[in-house]
Amino acid sequence: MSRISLSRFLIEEQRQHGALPPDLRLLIETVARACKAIAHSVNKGALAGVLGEAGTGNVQGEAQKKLDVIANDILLEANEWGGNLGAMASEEMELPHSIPDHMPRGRYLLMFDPLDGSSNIDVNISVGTIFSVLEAPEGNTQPTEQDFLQPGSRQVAAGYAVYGPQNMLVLTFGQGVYGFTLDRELGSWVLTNPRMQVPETTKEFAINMSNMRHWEPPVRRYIDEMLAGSEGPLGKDYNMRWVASMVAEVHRILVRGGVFMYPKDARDPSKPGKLRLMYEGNPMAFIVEQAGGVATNGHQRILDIQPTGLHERVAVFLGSREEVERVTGYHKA
Ligand code: AHM
Ligand code: MG
Repeated sequence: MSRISLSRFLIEEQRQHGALPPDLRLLIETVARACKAIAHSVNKGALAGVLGEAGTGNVQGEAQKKLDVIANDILLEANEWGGNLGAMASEEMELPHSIPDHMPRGRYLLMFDPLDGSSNIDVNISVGTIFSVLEAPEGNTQPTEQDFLQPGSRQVAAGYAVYGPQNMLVLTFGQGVYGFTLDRELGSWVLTNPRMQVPETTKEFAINMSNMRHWEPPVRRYIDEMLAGSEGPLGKDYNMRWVASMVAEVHRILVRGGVFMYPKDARDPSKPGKLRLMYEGNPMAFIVEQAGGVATNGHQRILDIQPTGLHERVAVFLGSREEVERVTGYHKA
């Protein structure tokens, strides 16, 4: 069987379909290389002394793990000198990181959650990296925070890496979703999951049930109906999974279907959800839609939301079409 590496896949996409401009191809290759380095650190764990707390906090008041900081540094360093970026923004940094003056600049804006699911690092459960690429407004060589605040429908590429039993990279640039598995010996991402598709129906849901008492009525109704199983109004028995790593949940949904929810809840009424729109909600919504699934905040398509802040939160319902449309419908009822 001839193996298709990520580099070959991207070059062929650029040549054959013209779907991928050369500078975007190089940017994706750089992010993929950085994810390889992050995978290496995550996989080494205690052997490399990377587990545990960093002793610092991020802009959102969350304690940083050592690997949050390491992954952020790897992504910044790898992408700074490529010449394809105007600026980067991260869950771990309050403000965008400009490309230094002595480096060439490019037209793209890169956003990332360098290590998603950090609560799982120290217990050896899957974590991941999520990224999103936008274009800076034309002619803008000094992009600011404002330039990042574009709806997710304007993303030109998005992806995630999941560091689990296998290290995988899943990508879209608006022409379907492709999955690659890291061959650790060769250090190469190999195409293993071409044209990933989210099944339209499912019997599996993912939500943190411990927050039930804080949910809004439409979410309670939906979960109650699922829990009622085949005797209830939905007429089937459901199964539940909650990994607490969004990357792992989205990956499961891309492979075998499901619905993932992190709704708005009453714990902090000032926040519309826990997950961040720009580097969690948008890239995952782009990927899920490209794989035939649906992603909403309960009221509208996530990709249509006009962002107002780099770190703004969003409620997330994503996955198999039938279920996401059902719970979104309950919000409108
Ligand atoms: P993080 O980016 O700080 O790791 O937080 C995001 C993670 C998601 O991966 C996951 O879905 C969620 O937080 C889990 O939250 P909870 O611990 O409330 O269940
Ligand atoms: Mg995260």
